[in-house]
Order: sequence, then structure tokens, then C-alpha cells
Amino acid sequence: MSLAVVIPTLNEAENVAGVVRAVLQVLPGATVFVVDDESSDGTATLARDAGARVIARRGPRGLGHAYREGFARVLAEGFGAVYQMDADGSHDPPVLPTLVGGDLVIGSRWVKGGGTRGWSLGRQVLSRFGSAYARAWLDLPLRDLTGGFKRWDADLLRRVLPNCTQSGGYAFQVETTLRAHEAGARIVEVPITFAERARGRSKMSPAIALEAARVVPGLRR
Ligand SMILES: Nc1nc2c(ncn2[C@@H]2O[C@H](COP(=O)(O)OP(=O)(O)OP(=O)(O)O)[C@@H](O)[C@H]2O)c(=O)[nH]1
Ligand SMILES: [Mg+2]
Repeated sequence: MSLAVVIPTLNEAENVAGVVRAVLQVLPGATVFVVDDESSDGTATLARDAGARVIARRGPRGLGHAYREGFARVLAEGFGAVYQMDADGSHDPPVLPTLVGGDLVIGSRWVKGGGTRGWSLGRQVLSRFGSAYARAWLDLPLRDLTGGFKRWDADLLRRVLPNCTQSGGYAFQVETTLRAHEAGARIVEVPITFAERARGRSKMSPAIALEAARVVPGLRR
């Protein structure tokens, strides 16, 4: 089956080439799409040189927008399965082949065997709270709703995306999983260890977290 890996980037020059190479080593036949939001640090060129296809975005910045555009391209090109992951080293490429067993497979920090490395207690509590908040509002039987390490069956993603209209930012991660659940998909969580980003700056901010907190309750249908 043809595999695509979608990696959104915003100024990840220190990380992107390493991730792209590692992914291509683990999944030699896969096509890696880096969806870049006009990074000013040369991320796009570094990604291309490492073997990725780069989708250079314009227009409103944001994780949700970037994923929508990347996924649309992948589906238009007829890939059979789609992985999504971060560029900053938090998602370990050798884990990709373990994401199996469902139409949507979620790399999960908050199931037995999963966890984080290098995270303060406060950060862990915030992340757990974020997932518990979404789980409660949306009545979802899943533990990690805010992460971005997933494998999608392309047919499921194709059915789910038209129903995801609202979130530009991090709520996109929650919304896609919610719509998959509503569509009756087989969803499994596979334990992962999420490592603190080694280099570069986080794009997470209180404003972005608050935006997600505001949007999530309205995702319910
Ligand atoms: N294209 C695009 N990518 C983004 C945007 N915001 C974040 N990203 C990328 O999305 C991934 C996750 O963002 P991070 O900043 O690592 O967010 P996080 O993992 O929640 O936060 P940290 O744990 O602090 O790293 C990274 O690959 C970022 O480069 C954006 O607006 N546009
Ligand atoms: Mg990160």
C-alpha cells in the first residue's frame, strides 16, 4: 500500500532534515510531505534536500490549515494510508510501523505503557487535563486527544475531512478524531513515549491552548 507522511513545519530548521531522513529510513517507499507555513529559517529547502516534497503554504497560518492542505494533496494523489507527525523530534520515527490495528491509530501518551520524557509535572498535568477536558465534553472513549502522531486509513480520512471545518489551530487534532469516532471508525491507541523537543522553539502558547479550549465544546454535534 502506498504510504504518505505529513509533517507540518513552522521554523524547524534544526529538526526537519533529521526527521525526514529518519522517516525515509524506517519507511523506504513512503512519500514525505512537509507542509511549511513560510518558515523564515530555510526549513523548506532543508526538507527538500532531505528528500521530502514540500507544500509551501500561504494564507492564514495554523496547524489545522496546514494539515487540511497536506491531507487534501495526499488524498488527491491516491495514497492508501497517511501518517501525521511533528517535525521537532517528539515523535520517534521507528515507532511508525507500530501504529497498526485500526482505521485510525493514535500514538498515545496516556494509555498503559505510554508517557513523556523530559516533561515537567506541570506540562504533563496540562496535557492530561487537555485530553480529559475534550474527552468529557465530547464523550469520547479515548485517552490522548491532543497529540499529532497518528495513522489514517485514507478512505476514513476522506470521509472525515469534509466534516472538519472549524479549527485552524490545535483543536484540529481533537476534531479529526471526534469525526472519525462519529463515522464509526475502528480507533485504537498505541502507547508512545513523547520526548520533549530537543531543539528549536515551541509554537505552543497560552493563546493557542486557550483557543483550543474555547473551540472544543463547540465541536459537539
Ligand atoms: N505549518 C505549520 N506548522 C506548525 C504550525 N504551528 C506548529 N507547527 C508544527 O507542528 C508541530 C507541532 O508544533 P510544536 O510547536 O512542536 O507544538 P507542541 O509539540 O505542542 O509543543 P512543544 O512540546 O513545545 O514542542 C511542529 O512540527 C511545528 O513545527 C503552523 O502554524 N503551521
Ligand atoms: Mg513539539
